[in-house]
Amino acid sequence: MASSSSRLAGVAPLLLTAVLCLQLPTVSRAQLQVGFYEKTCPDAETLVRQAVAAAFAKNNGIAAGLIRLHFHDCFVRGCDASVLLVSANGMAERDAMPNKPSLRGFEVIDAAKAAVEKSCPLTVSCADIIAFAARDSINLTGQIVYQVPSGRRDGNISLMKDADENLPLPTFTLQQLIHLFAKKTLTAEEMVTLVGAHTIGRSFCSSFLSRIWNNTNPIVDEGLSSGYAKLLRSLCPSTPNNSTTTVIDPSTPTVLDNNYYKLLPLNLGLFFSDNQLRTNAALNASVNTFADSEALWNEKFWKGMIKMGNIEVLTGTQGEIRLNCSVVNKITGMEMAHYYSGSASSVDEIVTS
Ligand code: HEM
Ligand SMILES: *[C@@H]1O[C@H](CO)[C@@H](O)[C@H](O)[C@H]1NC(C)=O
Ligand SMILES: *[C@@H]1O[C@H](CO)[C@@H](O)[C@H](O)[C@H]1NC(C)=O
Ligand SMILES: *[C@@H]1O[C@H](CO)[C@@H](O)[C@H](O)[C@H]1NC(C)=O
Ligand SMILES: *[C@@H]1O[C@H](CO)[C@@H](O)[C@H](O)[C@H]1NC(C)=O
Ligand SMILES: *[C@@H]1O[C@H](CO)[C@@H](O)[C@H](O)[C@H]1NC(C)=O
Ligand SMILES: *[C@@H]1O[C@H](CO)[C@@H](O)[C@H](O)[C@H]1NC(C)=O
Ligand SMILES: CC(=O)N[C@H]1CO[C@H](CO)[C@@H](O)[C@@H]1O
Repeated sequence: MASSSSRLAGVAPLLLTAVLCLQLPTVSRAQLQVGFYEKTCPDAETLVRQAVAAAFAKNNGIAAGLIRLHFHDCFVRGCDASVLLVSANGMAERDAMPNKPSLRGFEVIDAAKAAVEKSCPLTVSCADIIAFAARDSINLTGQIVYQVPSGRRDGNISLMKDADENLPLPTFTLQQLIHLFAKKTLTAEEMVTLVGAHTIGRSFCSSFLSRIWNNTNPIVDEGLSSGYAKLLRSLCPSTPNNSTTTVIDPSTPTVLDNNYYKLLPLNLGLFFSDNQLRTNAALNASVNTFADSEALWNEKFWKGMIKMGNIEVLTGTQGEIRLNCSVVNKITGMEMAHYYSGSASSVDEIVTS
């Protein structure tokens, strides 16, 4: 009796350890956290903010670009900076039609990454830099200040077809839009909140061309004022100059305010998809509520951005910290040591492909 119980006493901790180990994969799934780099790279967020502010001073449109970059990153394989990867054959996410040529801000991320690498090598992910840059862009164009949970890791796969399958098109119906956001855990109301980002930025003619010339959308589109349509047709002939763009919110194109929601009921939403939000009574009510209260929209918007920033993230030991945001790491342990010792003068010197 005594011997068997003492044997058990010795086995129990082992069993406990084994059980705990079995549970580890679920228990230890890391969460993003505010101030993730506080100890490992205390200046990370400041350095990113400086890079964004410098780019913004030269071209304030870059803020809209960076917010959209985060959105397009998160919706395709999660917020893992896959949108930044380049491929030799031009078949990466950034080459997909919703991204090319309209997506912008890549060079701002590269500048921020260069500054951060100088300060703390191989510590801060490209995915987090995008999230910080989007937050800073929101701060630069609006009245919103919020803290971004971080600790994302970078992915190593970027496929054009994933972008085509997961990014919304301006010709989508409400049902298509709701379905796409739901796949990313976002509710229809959160979608209405987030699309308010269309209060800043620009669009190429191609994104609303069929709307102004053909009106061939699956649902009869009554949401475009005839005056605005006429103006857009003069800007964008049916065979437009591919480099022509127009602002999305003509009232305050560079200010992150709630004017987007005021324009929709006036039939001044630029995209067919924007006007679709009004075709459902509950969502239409949200549009009207946001038009009435900027403070309410502000709060829901930053909370929505944080939720979007959590989509399918890689954390802990998943993925990697990319050295160059445009390419996956191809470096060995020896080369890594070389990098840390400071004897490699550039990233190119050690990243071989
Ligand atoms: C509801 C689904 C959405 C659709 C169909 C959509 C579609 C578009 C399109 C077609 C453009 C213009 C692209 C071009 O230049 O041709 C655009 C621009 C933009 N979108 Fe969206 N979008 C959606 C949701 C969002 C969300 C959720 C955000 C951010 C949280 C966002 C932020 C932006 C910004 C900031 C721009 C301006 C980009 C710039 O100036 O570079 N959009 N969107
Ligand atoms: C208008 O619709 C027709 C038929 O669907 C299409 O062939 C044409 O390219 C469209 N034109 C524009 C400017 O979208
Ligand atoms: C298209 O627009 C750009 C910039 O507005 C201009 O430089 C270019 O000459 C135009 N091209 C044509 C074919 O009109
Ligand atoms: C615009 O782009 C399309 C497709 O890439 C091309 O066929 C067309 O010639 C371009 N138009 C102009 C005016 O550059
Ligand atoms: C949407 O709201 C507007 C008020 O801005 C109202 O006139 C319209 O009837 C509403 N549409 C729907 C579908 O609820
Ligand atoms: C991509 O990442 C996964 C997991 O992080 C890893 O197992 C795989 O080897 C990587 N593939 C490439 C091509 O780097
Ligand atoms: C990062 O990779 C891209 C694509 O290979 C290259 O053009 C760029 O020069 C690299 N950047 C750095 C800082 O090495
Ligand atoms: C975190 C951050 O960038 N906060 C800034 C946002 O913008 C205001 C001014 O509008 C600054 O005071 C904050 O420091």
